Amino acid sequence: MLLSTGEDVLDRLGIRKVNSGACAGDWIPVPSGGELISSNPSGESPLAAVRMAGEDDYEQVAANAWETFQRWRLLPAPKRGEIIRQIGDELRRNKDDLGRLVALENGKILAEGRGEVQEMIDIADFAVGLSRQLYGLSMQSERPGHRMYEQWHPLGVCGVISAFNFPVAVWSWNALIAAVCGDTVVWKPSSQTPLTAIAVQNICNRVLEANGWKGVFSVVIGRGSTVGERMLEDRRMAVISATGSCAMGYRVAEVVGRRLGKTILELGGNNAVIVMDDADPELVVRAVLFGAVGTAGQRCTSIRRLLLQKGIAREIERRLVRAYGQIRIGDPLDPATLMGPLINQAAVDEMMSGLDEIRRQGGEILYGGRRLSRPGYFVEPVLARAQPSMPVLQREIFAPILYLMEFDQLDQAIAWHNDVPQGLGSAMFTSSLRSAETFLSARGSDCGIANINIGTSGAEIGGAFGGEKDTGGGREAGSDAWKSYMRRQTVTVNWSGELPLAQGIAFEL
Ligand code: UN1
Repeated sequence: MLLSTGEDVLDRLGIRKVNSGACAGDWIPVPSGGELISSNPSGESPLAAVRMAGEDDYEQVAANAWETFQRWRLLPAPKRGEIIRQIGDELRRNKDDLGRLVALENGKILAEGRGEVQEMIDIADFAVGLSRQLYGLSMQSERPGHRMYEQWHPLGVCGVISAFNFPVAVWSWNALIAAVCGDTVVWKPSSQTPLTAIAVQNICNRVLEANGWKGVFSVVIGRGSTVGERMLEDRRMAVISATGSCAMGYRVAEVVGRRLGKTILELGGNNAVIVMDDADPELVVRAVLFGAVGTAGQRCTSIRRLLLQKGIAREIERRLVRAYGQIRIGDPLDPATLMGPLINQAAVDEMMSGLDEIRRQGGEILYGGRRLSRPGYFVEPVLARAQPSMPVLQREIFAPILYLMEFDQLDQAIAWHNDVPQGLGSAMFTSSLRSAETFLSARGSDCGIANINIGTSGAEIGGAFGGEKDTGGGREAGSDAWKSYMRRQTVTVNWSGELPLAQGIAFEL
């Protein structure tokens, strides 16, 4: 059943049995980087094959993106926005198919697959508006007859490296904003999810070609060790936006930093939620369920640590164990399913060795942790009682494991909350204004995202998305994140006919 549904969708999205993995305006017919098979993590047959890009194909893609940039940067921003508007429309037309392909190739449930495409549509709308609002400030000059202001120019080619867990949305946060800013974009998607990238490229190609702008968006599917490294070293890539593990981010920062290129890093999270005694338990359980079990715990925003105040801890624990027992695990395309498979065997192994570590360090598994005996990478989500001192808590295990801990006082909870290397998302559940504002104050959460009475995952695109510490410091999507894709130019115009110097300096013969 899965396969037949899959084949129709693949066909409509322009995916063949064997696909080119490199597009430089046009798809390169036979890229040289060897074959990659994309399989369905739900355990059905392989979906399709991709011929990966080799270094020569990368060169062709990068050269084309650079050449296209020379012209694209001169097109007025609102006209660039009009093309992004059309891409948004095309995404609307393909929302169901693309959402289904995301579910097929990544294993997230259909509702989340569609949600991801909706996120692309939302950012397209945002980018269209932004294309008329790339504002600079004007300043008061200290010199008479002088005008000072700043303006924003396109930066160059933007390299986007994306992860398997949000195979299409994260590209769009970067690419659609970068494009209205006047940059061209080269995308290196995860090798776990090449088909969704090819489908998105096909959607973009239709719009770009109709407008005479082939090559604004391009894609290279290839190995990190070859294509990825070339991209990091490539000076034409003025900014590299990378999403993935902290280890990957350190490498990106090092190589791009060596050439003083810009980076936008969105790396691991280790997100905690603090639940105060005065919280609404119903709200907590619903939010935690979505945040910890959604996308099978494979979001960088997933809830990993739950800090419960003593008076409410038992009740939340009881309710969660009951709720976890009712989670339907299975075929992501079945509307009744709440949790699909993990992405691959390595993810299952990482989860299982994480569970061993939790037990060894004195944690107690309250629920779950078995692998389901059926094809595919299906596991039960886990609730584990933990102590804040357990070393395993310092690390992001990319799987549905939720640690429960008990605390007395808010200050203690905030200290535990911040005592991890990562700093992406955070939340508190409370009905107390004082607790909420303490959490949001400078002595509260140290994360890039802080929420009250909602979970850590499922952010809207309108805000700037990203985090501090080992999460990498980058910001993508809404607010003024667009500034990372442009260069700022400070301008002083002297219309006075005199030459007064700043700081009152006299310098005359
Ligand atoms: C990610 O997991 O890399 O806030 C991104 C969220 C989504 C994006 C997650 N909008 O959960």
